[in-house]
Amino acid sequence: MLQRHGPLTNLLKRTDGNFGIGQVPMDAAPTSTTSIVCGYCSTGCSLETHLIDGQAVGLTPSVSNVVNIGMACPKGWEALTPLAASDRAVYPKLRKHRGKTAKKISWTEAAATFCERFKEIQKQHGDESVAFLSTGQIPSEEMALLGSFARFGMNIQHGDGNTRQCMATSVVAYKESFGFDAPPYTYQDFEESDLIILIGSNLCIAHPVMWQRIVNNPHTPEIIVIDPRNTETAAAATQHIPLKPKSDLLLFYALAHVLIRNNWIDKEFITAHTRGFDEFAVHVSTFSPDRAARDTGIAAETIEALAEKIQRGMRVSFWWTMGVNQSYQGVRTAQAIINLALMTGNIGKPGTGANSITGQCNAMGSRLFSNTTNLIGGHQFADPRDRSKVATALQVPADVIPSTTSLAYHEILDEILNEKIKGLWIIATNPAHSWINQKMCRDILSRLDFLVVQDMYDNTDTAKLADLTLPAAAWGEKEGTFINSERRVGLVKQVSRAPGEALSDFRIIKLLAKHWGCHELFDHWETPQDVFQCIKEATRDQPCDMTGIRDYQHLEQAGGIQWPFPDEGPPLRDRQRRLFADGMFYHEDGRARFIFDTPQPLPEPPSSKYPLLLITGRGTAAQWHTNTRTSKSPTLRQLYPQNVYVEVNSSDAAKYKLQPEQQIIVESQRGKLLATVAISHNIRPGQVFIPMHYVETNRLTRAHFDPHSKQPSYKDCAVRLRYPDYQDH
Ligand SMILES: Nc1nc2c(c(=O)[nH]1)N[C@H]1C(S)=C(S)[C@@H](COP(=O)(O)OP(=O)(O)OC[C@H]3O[C@@H](n4cnc5c(=O)[nH]c(N)nc54)[C@H](O)[C@@H]3O)O[C@H]1N2
Ligand SMILES: Nc1nc2c(c(=O)[nH]1)N[C@H]1C(S)=C(S)[C@@H](COP(=O)(O)OP(=O)(O)OC[C@H]3O[C@@H](n4cnc5c(=O)[nH]c(N)nc54)[C@H](O)[C@@H]3O)O[C@H]1N2
Ligand code: SF4
Ligand SMILES: [Mo]
Repeated sequence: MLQRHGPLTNLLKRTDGNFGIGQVPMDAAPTSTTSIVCGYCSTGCSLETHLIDGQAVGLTPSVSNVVNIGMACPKGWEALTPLAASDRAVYPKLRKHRGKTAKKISWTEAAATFCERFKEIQKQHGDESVAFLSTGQIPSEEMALLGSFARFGMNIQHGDGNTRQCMATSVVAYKESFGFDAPPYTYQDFEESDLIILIGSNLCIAHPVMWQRIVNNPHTPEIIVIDPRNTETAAAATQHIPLKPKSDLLLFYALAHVLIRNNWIDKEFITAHTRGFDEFAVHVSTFSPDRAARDTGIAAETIEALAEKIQRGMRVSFWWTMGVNQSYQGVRTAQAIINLALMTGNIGKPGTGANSITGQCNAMGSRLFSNTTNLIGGHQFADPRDRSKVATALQVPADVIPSTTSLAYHEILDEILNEKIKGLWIIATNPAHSWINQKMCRDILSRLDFLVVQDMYDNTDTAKLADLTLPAAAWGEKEGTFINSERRVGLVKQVSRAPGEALSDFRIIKLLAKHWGCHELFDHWETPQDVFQCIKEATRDQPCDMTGIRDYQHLEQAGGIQWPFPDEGPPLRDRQRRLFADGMFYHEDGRARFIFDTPQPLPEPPSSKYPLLLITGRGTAAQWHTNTRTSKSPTLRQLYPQNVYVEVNSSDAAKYKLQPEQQIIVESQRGKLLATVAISHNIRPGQVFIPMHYVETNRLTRAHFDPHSKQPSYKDCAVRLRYPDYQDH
């Protein structure tokens, strides 16, 4: 049986005199302390790093910070360890031929090779034949410099990032419903709600400190978890609703049906602040609880009772994460959640909201500043006024800003397949592990004429495929800002020296721009703070206006500042601010929209050949994504199983005659893996679960996407189990 570590509550709390898990030498006392925002998840915990001669030797969660109030999860406590790993990338390397060993080269050679090869490709096949894939895990300043160099300097047409795998659905849902991509909440809402509904969100392990904020709620809230699996969070909740995978849309339409039928809606709010309710009411009139019961597996009485709880709740908050976003109908599902909040007036007030929980430490920053789908500051490439405004703010000529937006991630990969894109630059993401349908992804990457990977390690699964690797300084080795899930801009600082010749992504991009011959565009961006001043100016008069943040010192003193914070607004009084208190949304008419659609069946339902449905997701609080960082900590390694495992329900185990710990092949139409069987009551019969942290997992997943957000649907494909045979060895 697998050991569950649960919410890990006892590991979270700081105890006095504890300087982190084994990081402070006993005979040395830190000479100074400085706080920085954690570089893993979007919670944005503040960590006090303790330094000797400018070098961090240990850390403790900040007690006074409003975000984490003295808590950190195991990754946070262990955040310094991956920096000191012996396999850090320490100099640039070039591979002359695929499959051959990469050789050390100088930075000058690396920058020259980067420019020569990409320019050559662009000369032969057009500017659009080179693309880039970036990340939600570097500071906003580095993202903005990267996006500006790529799109304004290199004339690259297409760039996207791992935020597509993660947040694209929320972005589109909010834009369409509210008029801007704006998660409305503040973490205090976790503490003020009396009914908390978590949808496709395993908070206890994915955002453990947010879960602790729920634990701090003094109103003994009802906590309802809507998830096919009985997760750590579901087990800790007051009610678990184990719906069939991808049937959320039906469940939410049925809830809306009951709320309308019983007149449990906030008519005043609907009339004053929304549009499209009548059409929505007609749409949901056919979604009776009886009809939904068939397709969701949730009894009609349970649906009626849930609607009644929403009606009774004084402060109801809805929270969702990847169980919603990573779906072929994710956008409409997210909007169905937004509709429930709007129709019951649960928005803009303490303890309420339709709240998307973000993934990576700076996914929110990438949504505003990556310069890929949106022009910097949440603007449109196509709008000439936006282009001229952003050009002025960034102090670059307006004519360098293109008028077209980029292709999405999977479309970029398709263009490689179509031989239109021949050069790719990958920064701080590891698609050879994390992208959906891995065999296809790796095949596509192998077809490139030139692949550059910029990472803090040069042995990642993607770096192994690269022609050129550029060694990057990591979180803690450079400065800049992150934006957390509640829109809080926070500071990261250099508290540790980068190893060998590794440079910050900022310095790498500056160097590349110099060799490219376009450095004069960015000469005024000498430091990350220079970029901050410009991108902040680009947010002026946008919903995300942050022009009131003077400088890094201001952020430091305030312990992070949430947007909006315009420079002509009132001084910062409230450290916990939510949006829409006045019921005004960002569409021109100030009204939020009810948006809905017809629910779609599973594209690849279990069949007689592949009878089980595979769900993937986070495995433990100690594993981060493709495990390049978390695997470097011996402490964290003790908190998760080292090899890939598959959770199987006991009835399926009996059916397939499986024993615990047995090795079994899990196979889909696209690939197979050998996993250890973990028999569990936490997964329903007919479903299996495999965490995403193991490199094998995405061999199985099926590349299908939400049509609006183009986010991969990672949590629904058909698989089968079989005993290994000679062909598997
Ligand atoms: N420890 C750790 N923490 C992390 C990360 C990490 O790698 N490790 N990654 C960070 C990032 S980038 C992200 S995006 C977040 C992700 O955070 P979460 O979204 O909370 O994590 P997941 O496990 O991917 O998915 C959540 C749940 O969705 C459920 N689910 C699957 N299908 C459905 C469905 O059809 N409907 C519903 N309602 N639920 C469904 C799954 O069973 C799973 O329990 O975590 C962040 N935090
Ligand atoms: N099957 C399945 N697959 C999934 C998911 C799922 O639920 N199921 N979830 C998806 C989600 S939500 C996400 S967000 C993605 C994440 O997928 P990835 O982005 O591919 O995962 P990471 O391991 O976070 O990759 C980050 C890379 O950046 C490097 N790095 C870290 N810091 C720095 C830095 O400062 N500079 C540079 N240059 N490099 C750095 C790390 O070493 C690592 O190689 O995975 C997705 N894949
Ligand atoms: S909860 Fe997230 S931000 Fe906080 S310490 Fe853990 S990984 Fe870092
Ligand atoms: Mo994510």
